[in-house]
Amino acid sequence: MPVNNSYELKRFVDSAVREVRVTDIHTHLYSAQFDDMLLWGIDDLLTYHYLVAEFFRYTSMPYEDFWALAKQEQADLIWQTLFIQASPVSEATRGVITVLKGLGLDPGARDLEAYRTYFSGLRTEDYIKTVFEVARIKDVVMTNDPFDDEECLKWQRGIQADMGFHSALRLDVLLNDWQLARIKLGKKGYLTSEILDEQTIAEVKRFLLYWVDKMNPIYMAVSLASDFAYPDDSIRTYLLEECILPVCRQLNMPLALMIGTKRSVNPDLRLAGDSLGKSDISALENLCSSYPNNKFMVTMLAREDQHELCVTARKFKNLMVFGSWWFLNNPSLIEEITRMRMELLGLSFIPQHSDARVLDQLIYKWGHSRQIIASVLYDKYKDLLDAGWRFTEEEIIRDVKYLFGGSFWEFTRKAL
Ligand code: FIX
Ligand code: ZN
Repeated sequence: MPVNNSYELKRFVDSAVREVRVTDIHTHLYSAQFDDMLLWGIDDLLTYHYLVAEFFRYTSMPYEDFWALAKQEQADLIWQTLFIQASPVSEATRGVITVLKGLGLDPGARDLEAYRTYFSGLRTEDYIKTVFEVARIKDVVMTNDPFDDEECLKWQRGIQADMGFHSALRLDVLLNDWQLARIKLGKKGYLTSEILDEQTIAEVKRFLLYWVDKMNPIYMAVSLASDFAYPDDSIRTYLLEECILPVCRQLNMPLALMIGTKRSVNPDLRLAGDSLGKSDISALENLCSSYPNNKFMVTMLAREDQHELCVTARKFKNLMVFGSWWFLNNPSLIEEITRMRMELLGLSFIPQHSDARVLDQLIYKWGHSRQIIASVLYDKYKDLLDAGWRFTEEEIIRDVKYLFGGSFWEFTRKAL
């Protein structure tokens, strides 16, 4: 159907973006087989680390007193502080309201006990289906850590492939804490030395291939501090060059780099204590140009790095930009970043991932992002319409499908 005017355009774009089934390329969710590793429900929503950080801005409660409380008591305090004693205008608090509304609960009632009652009657498998339906999710990619003992145990016992949940092999310990990685590798029977000699290279590769076989990941991933440099004289550079990049090439598997963290600037906040810093894009340029046959999926945490990242993606077809990560996952910044990416990269990027840690968050993270991406898309099509370009509703649907999953799957499968 041809798009004749801006009213039709708005209707077509809104409906295509509202209806499209999303592939969420980076989450911290797990399928039901991982039991209580999958978080869901009102108490997990309220104790999300984004909200914990906000809670401590209002309270004088000592950190250790808060951490000594049971989860439900922490949730009570956060609810009282961030929702009742002040209005929940931050993106993370607003998210909880959007979730309640999406589930058909009444946020206006402010009835925490009623919300708890609703969740207490649910079965995990059914609730996953409900959330995927409400948030219109096709599938999600988990974060799977082969250095996490609890998680490894689950994989060893056997995890069945689940169409809705894909895995990603997370390599933070290996690349960011070689001492710890060596201890853990040793316990699993892999023989390594301090330096990357022949045997250590072979053993690390054996370890990677073992977990690739077990998890069947779509990509490997690592988060990197804002001072990430490549190449340098660190063990990380050698691990990348000798182990990870060769294995990724062999498997035609992307490596996701999440660059710009400053971990634990306030350890008292635990998971909420991480921050961010500006990074040097030349590390990424060096990787992309030195390894044209490796595929890199990259997100950067500092707002200041977004423009350089976009320009770098114009230079290297083996670089796929993704998501408005973590502190960037706020409407004003998603809007700015999506607009800039579209202007510089057309549709050849992955506009968003949810980073959901709690299943229910898919509802708000995707709900909010869809609205923004739709409004940016509308503006871009409107400019085309005004300039005399003619296009159809089917073409809009094609583009939207590409943005919400197509570009990701195409990149993971393409051979360079
Ligand atoms: O490293 C990561 O994957 C980050 O997304 C998380 O560690 C972070 O805590 C988070 O939840 C951000 O949204
Ligand atoms: Zn994450």
